[in-house]
Amino acid sequence: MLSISFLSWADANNPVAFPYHMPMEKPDMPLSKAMNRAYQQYSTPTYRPNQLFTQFKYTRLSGFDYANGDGTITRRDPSKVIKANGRYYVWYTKRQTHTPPRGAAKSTESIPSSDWDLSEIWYATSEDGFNWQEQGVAVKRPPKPNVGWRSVSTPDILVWKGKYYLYYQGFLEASGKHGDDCPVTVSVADSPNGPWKATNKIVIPNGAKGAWDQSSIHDPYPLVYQGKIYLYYKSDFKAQGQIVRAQGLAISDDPLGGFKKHPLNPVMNSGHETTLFPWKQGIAALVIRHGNEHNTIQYAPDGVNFDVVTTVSMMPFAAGPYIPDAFTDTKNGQGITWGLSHFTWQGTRDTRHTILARFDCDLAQHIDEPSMR
Ligand code: AAL
Repeated sequence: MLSISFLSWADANNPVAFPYHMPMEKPDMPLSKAMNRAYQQYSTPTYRPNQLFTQFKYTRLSGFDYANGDGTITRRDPSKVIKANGRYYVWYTKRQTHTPPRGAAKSTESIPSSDWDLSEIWYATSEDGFNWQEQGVAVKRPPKPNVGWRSVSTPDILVWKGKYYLYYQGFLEASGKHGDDCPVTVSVADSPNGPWKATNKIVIPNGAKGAWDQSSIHDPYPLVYQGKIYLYYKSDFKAQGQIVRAQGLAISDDPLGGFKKHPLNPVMNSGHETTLFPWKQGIAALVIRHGNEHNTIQYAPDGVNFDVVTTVSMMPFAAGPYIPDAFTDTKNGQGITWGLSHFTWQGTRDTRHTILARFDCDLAQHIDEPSMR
């Protein structure tokens, strides 16, 4: 905790100067709109650094092989990191193909259209979050015509009543043929080491024709909140010819079905890959990459109605944080300090691939003065 200092600018010539000290009660004087907001929106009634502000640091991971970056191996879209059996686990999209992606028109049964086409879901474990051991495949592509026969990608993990559930995108055609269209399916296991049993069922279907999420359900992201599974996801629609990415919510108390899309969907008007975590009584979200409210951290005290809380930079793409209370149904979410994210190497057509990296941040309640780093 910082000691309270009284560095006031007030003096005889300027008796009503803004009193600069911290933490600080709202002064009884006219305030600019910005300073009113500083109290009302971020820190009523005492001005203090916003706990949902952070910078992000990145570290290269050891333990993954990239075929010298020739574009034939990709690892991307990591799940949340969980701790089980005394070590950390992460699941991710892995593509290992004999050529890099060539676009939808040139794709074949063995040539990928996109970086996440013809992929499987793999997993890795770590003692310290920096050095990882790739353990192998968790979910393979099922035989045609099952959901995901063309590609399974972009997984996320749920631990619910002692079982493990992997939610992921199940492509029924090469990504890029008609956009990036796919629904979400789920596999279940008794242990994070598997074996994973595919349900081969669509668990979050695309929306009805004309709905905002009619084409795709991407980046499924389950948390346990208010005794239920709150699964956030990304979709997109076109407005005036522009793609608008937004995020929706589907709620269930059965991990294998019965997800009801929230009537207020979409619940966020921006963002790309979904990254959220329990925060105090509600849910906080990293709003990454796209939209009017990109590069913000948002908070919804009810998990549904989000407000922008801070603006940040260099956000982790496709972040999968380590969230100790992701599934505990906490009423006082503690926040996050690290996780995995990805960096896409655009390179040339023949070297396009993506790598996993670690990010560190201080979006945790136990870090007292987060903006003073
Ligand atoms: C990602 C995610 C989804 C998309 C593609 C692969 O970052 O948003 O997974 O389908 O890009």
